[in-house]
Amino acid sequence: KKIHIGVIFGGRSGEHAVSLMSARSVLSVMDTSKYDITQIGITKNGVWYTGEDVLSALEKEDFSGLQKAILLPVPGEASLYSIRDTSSGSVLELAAQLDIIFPVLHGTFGEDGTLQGLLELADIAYVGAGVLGSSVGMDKSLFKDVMRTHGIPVVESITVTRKEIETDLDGVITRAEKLSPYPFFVKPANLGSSVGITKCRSRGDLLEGLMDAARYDRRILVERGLVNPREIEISVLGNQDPKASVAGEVMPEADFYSYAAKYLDGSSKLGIPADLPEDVSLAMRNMAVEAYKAIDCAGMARVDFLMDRETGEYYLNELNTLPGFTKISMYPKMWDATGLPYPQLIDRLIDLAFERKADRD
Ligand code: ADP
Ligand code: MG
Ligand code: MG
Ligand code: K
Repeated sequence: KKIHIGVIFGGRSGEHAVSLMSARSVLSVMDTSKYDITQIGITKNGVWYTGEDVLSALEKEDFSGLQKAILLPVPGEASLYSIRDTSSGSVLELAAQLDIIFPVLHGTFGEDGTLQGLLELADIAYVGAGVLGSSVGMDKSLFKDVMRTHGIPVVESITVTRKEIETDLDGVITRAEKLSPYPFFVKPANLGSSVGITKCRSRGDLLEGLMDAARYDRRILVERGLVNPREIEISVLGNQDPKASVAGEVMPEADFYSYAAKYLDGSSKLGIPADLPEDVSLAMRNMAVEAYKAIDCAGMARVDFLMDRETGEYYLNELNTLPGFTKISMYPKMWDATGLPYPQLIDRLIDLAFERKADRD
């Protein structure tokens, strides 16, 4: 019997477009002799659709002819209903009983534990981390606190609120300037793809950066900025006994690894495996697994480090529970270089999702 998998993509986050690219790749390699695939697309406004080729519809932003969908969290029999006639408000047609969900979503309402909570209620297997791992991985402030507790090096940072920025900007700046000399990095606590992040070289930059980040989130981090750091990434895969891939390196042409450098310029060079002494890369791989376990991650994560070029000191920067997943994305490329090709990686993630559900039951 084939496994019926619902692939969810799009979503209400700043990373909607990135999700569509990831979903395009995932759908193109999933083995249809093993899987029955139902596409579930979420628009930027949060409307769920299902149908034959929802992905193309979302790419074109043309939703005519699609059926609205709802996922009903009925324990033991998660069902995807498509709503044919929304005007009468009553006609529901059963579309599918799903065995498993693959959330190919990045950022808020997809990667942050909210969708995972819905799927827990539905009692359905799903790819990736659970509620806790997802939410701690998403929140840069909480995440750093957990790392500090585990003795994992992270850069010095403070977390301030939007309210403090609005009412006591001078106080916030004074607190930040006690951390370290400039530059600082200002970041919304819960975002990805570098959206809302500013590198601040002066008090004026910091002021602007804080105001900008406050547009995206209620909580904002100010971090000591490393000057022109190396960016080393490691893919982790597994549940109880997670394994780390070889280390990879991203070499952005831009001033830092901004949204444009990630998705628009195509200018960043990749080095897989990263040019590192054996003992250093081994220590980083172990640290990546330790961080993964510390936040109760499952399925997969890409763990990213920043390394001081001069001293060789490195810091764990962040952990992404649903990393970019196109064929040219770092997460699958690093597994490929470790001996696990992209199609098998997807099979493995699906196995891990069932395994995790069985462990919980
Ligand atoms: P996101 O989740 O949006 O990717 P990151 O914390 O990874 O957020 O920051 C995005 C990029 O900003 C990093 O890849 C790096 O280029 C740069 N950056 C972030 N924090 C620092 C820092 N403390 N020092 C130097 N560069 C940083
Ligand atoms: Mg991130
Ligand atoms: Mg990042
Ligand atoms: K993250």
